Amino acid sequence: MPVKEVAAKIASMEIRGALRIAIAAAKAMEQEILDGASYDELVRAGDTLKDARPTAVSLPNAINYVLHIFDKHKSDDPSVARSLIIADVSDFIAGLESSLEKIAEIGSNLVEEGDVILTICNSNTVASILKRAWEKGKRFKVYACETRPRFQGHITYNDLASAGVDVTLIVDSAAYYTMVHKSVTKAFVGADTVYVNGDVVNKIGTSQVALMAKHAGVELIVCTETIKFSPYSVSGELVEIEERDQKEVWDKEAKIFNPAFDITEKEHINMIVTEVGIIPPEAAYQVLKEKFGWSLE
Ligand code: RI2
Repeated sequence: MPVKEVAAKIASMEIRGALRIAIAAAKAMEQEILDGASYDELVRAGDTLKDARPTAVSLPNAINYVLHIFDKHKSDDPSVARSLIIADVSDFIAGLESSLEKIAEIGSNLVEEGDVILTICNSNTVASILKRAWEKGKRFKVYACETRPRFQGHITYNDLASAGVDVTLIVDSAAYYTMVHKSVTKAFVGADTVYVNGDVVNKIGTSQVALMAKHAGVELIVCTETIKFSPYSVSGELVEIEERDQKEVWDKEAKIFNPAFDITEKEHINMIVTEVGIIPPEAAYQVLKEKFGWSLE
């Protein structure tokens, strides 16, 4: 798919979810390379993709890594450089895809028989973990917040229900009541960006869920591939919190504030599940050093 089309689909949220966005962008960059793009053309393609949505750091991370691969091979013999680049980019994309599989396996070990789990929005990572736990024969209940204004909770509901998982949809404002009255044991949430200090940016409403979870004694588990860790936060650069069209909230002339994400402080996070293992939020810097050392030097 051409870069402009992928960027438009990311902006309209036809392609959404932080990992899917990263994979789609990396594939669009790969196609540019296959079509013979120069480094400068690739930078421009990357900029178009990065401009599509501002908050999930997985998007610039994926693009910058493809550019890094291209740059790394610039001193190679030109007759082989392009095929080496293509091989490395395709390995990178395969790595992104397999990180979901690894995290599903690791995260599923955290689900216990009889758990009552609350989730928000649609995180493919969270859904993969829950489906894997169910496949392993664990039996538990899930409450999915509908997640206004875009109702990604419906996607979660359909995905889990079609895998046979015992899932119930709730309105967002029922989250605390559900935690208390349905004896929720764990909250599993995704991530769009993880900062070096362990704070997590995720769908609007996540920080409310985290505060309620803390109050109700419910564990908050963030599920995220390491591509969503922000190397830019090491030098203090934070992501822009996307504000989307007010028509998503109410199709009427009115004063409306529609932020799409919020920030959950590390103090409210019990653990972060990644494809390289389960870490406390305080270990985010270690992950960043190992994964993004090339960009931190
Ligand atoms: P996965 C989504 O954002 C949600 O905030 C979700 O938790 C996060 O991306 C991670 O998604 P949006 O694209 O990578 O719905 O786990 O705005 O699928």
